Amino acid sequence: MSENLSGGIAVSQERTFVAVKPDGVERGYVGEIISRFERRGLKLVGLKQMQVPVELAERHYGEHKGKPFFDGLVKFITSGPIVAMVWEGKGAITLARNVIGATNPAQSAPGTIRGDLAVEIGRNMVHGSDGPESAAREIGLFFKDEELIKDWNRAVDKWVCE
Ligand code: IDP
Ligand code: MG
Repeated sequence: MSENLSGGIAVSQERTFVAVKPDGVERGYVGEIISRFERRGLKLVGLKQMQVPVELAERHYGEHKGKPFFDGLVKFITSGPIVAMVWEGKGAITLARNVIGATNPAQSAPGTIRGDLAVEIGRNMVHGSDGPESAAREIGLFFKDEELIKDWNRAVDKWVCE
């Protein structure tokens, strides 16, 4: 993680793991979903399309092991390609969760990805890390260090954050 200095106060930059799930890829919403994070001002520092092996899916969703939807979730996330991403920015973890919307699309606010594009909890289009520990864990599961962009300062960043 890098740090920016703003008015003498260190502003911590966060990284979060986001993935377009197989339903989003199949429905042709990869570009639309990426553009929502871009428009919000986040910086894309890792990106790849991949087929998730079952073992990786089970580790990624390990916290849900034993729940009734676990087997179906693993089957779904391994059923077709996903687009895995790492987004960076001030407060990126919460910001990305807000862009994505509530887990159940029936309750997701309009204007969020799930609130605009999805109908059911088992087809909710996108994943986003829910906190700093899960972000670090998930980024480590899906990306090698050398696959991520380091120390990239965009000229536009000063127009996004003070
Ligand atoms: P999140 O994706 O918003 O973080 P989690 O509670 O971590 O939500 O659940 C992970 C994923 O598992 C959800 O995005 C959804 O696809 C699936 N899921 C969660 N709860 C249910 C359920 O009750 N039925 C079916 N699928 C579920
Ligand atoms: Mg979650």
